[in-house]
Amino acid sequence: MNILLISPNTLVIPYPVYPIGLDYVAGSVSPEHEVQVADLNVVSLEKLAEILHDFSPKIIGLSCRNIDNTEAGDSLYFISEYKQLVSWLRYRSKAVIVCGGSGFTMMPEQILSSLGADYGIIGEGEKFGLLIDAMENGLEPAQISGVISSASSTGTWVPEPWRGRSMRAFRSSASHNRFYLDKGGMLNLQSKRGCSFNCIYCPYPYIEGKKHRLLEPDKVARMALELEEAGAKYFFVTDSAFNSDITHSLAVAKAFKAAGVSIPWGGFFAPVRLPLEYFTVMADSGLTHVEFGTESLSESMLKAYRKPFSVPDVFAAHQQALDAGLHAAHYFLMGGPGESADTVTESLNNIENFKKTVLFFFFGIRIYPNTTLYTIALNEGKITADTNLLEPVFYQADNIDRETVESLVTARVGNRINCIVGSGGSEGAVTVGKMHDRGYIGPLWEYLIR
Ligand code: B12
Ligand code: SF4
Repeated sequence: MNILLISPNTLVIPYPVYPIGLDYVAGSVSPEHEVQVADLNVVSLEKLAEILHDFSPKIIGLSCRNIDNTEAGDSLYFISEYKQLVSWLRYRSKAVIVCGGSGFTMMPEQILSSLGADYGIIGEGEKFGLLIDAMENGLEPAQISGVISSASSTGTWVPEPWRGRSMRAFRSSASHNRFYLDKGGMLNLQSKRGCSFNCIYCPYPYIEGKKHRLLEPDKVARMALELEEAGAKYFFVTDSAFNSDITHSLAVAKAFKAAGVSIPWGGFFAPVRLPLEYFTVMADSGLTHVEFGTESLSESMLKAYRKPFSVPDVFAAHQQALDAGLHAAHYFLMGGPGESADTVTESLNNIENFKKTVLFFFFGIRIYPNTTLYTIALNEGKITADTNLLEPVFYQADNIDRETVESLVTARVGNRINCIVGSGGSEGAVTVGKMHDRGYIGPLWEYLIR
């Protein structure tokens, strides 16, 4: 059977992101089938029409990674584009259309019906192989747990962690690799799935599971080497929080070194209390960029968000990263339950104590189903069970509105080169794009460090 996997994600803010999810979906398909990947960052619609004609796929898998850009002040919404793409595909192909991805998993029924696709896989894409087998054997795929169809309705659904075989089908010869290698040299890598923390607004534990499922450090390192051999100059570890299992993350870093991985890398980290040598080991294995999910420097807001650290922990982790010679950035998420002019000012006062960093500010927290923030917003009457959350809805704090949070922050730090609203917007992406074209590698926010 011919299977076409499409990545429709052409967003270049903050930079283009290699469609790693499709490598796992492709890896779930047994070898008797032929799989082609069309990444719309490199494949034009004209070319896609040719592929549909010549390859004539029986099944098309569509990756829905992003629903929107989660930036309240500069919102981009992608579902309408995916819907147009599905209609376009329907006009040219009789293939069964299956969607999946992290965005899809958060609101599967709404996305399936908005797009007009045939099936959707909630959670991990490894079930795609089972769906193909079912179709080959004339069985109804929607009978597989986690698979929904336009005809079936699931009600509340928690994705079950995939316990079967998982294989990343990374092909160094894939035609779309060149695009990412030319635009910053970045490929990506996963070392585990799941996050065991409980931050109130965060859908990651729902998407990937609350319990960690760890990949063997040696295998992760072998994949890192494969990426390097394929020409990567940098890799990003896509784990929700790389250090949420400290022991495993240290073992992975040591495995990178032992395997001879020699390119720099980055990832998301929680600024929790860490062993003293933690970032030295990381730096020794090639880590260069630490992206801390700090979110606030107000003690009461950290508690309200149920972050697993306090303000002093943030500064301690930051200093440890600097001492190890690393670049450290902090993300802020402002406007959650309990935010007020006082808590914003407390965060801003504490920010003055940072040395050598870049700060990314997100104003307004998007409400996702299956999070504590959803329940809070529901109980506070800010949303109802019928509120459509697919088009982004942001939490509104009682004591301060989003615009006031933003104006307090911009009045204080808006003219600082190291304070960015959102992920930098299209202007930032143009600058990053130009630098990538000149051969600079990685996420490049280190040039803004002050
Ligand atoms: C790492 C990450 C980043 C990194 C990526 C770095 C890199 N070089 O790869 C950075 C920081 C750059 C980033 C940026 C953004 N991100 Co981001 N990111 C993530 C994160 C943590 C992991 C994504 C990942 O790669 N996972 C690993 C792979 C293996 O998993 P996967 O892609 O989900 O694929 C699996 C399944 O989903 C499924 N699957 C995938 N495709 C398909 C297709 C089919 C047919 C099927 C059946 C299944 C399937 O199978 C795969 C294997 O199980 C997720 C949150 C999360 N935990 O999922 C957010 C997430 C994807 N990001 C999100 C967003 C919004 C963004 C930004 C728009 C934010 C911004 N304003 O800058 C940008 C967009 C960038 C872009 N160009 O697309 C949202 C998307 C949801 C939404 N509201 O739209 C998420 C879910 C976080 C959130 N807010 O909830 N991101
Ligand atoms: S540590 Fe990060 S990934 Fe984990 S629940 Fe909190 S915000 Fe989400």
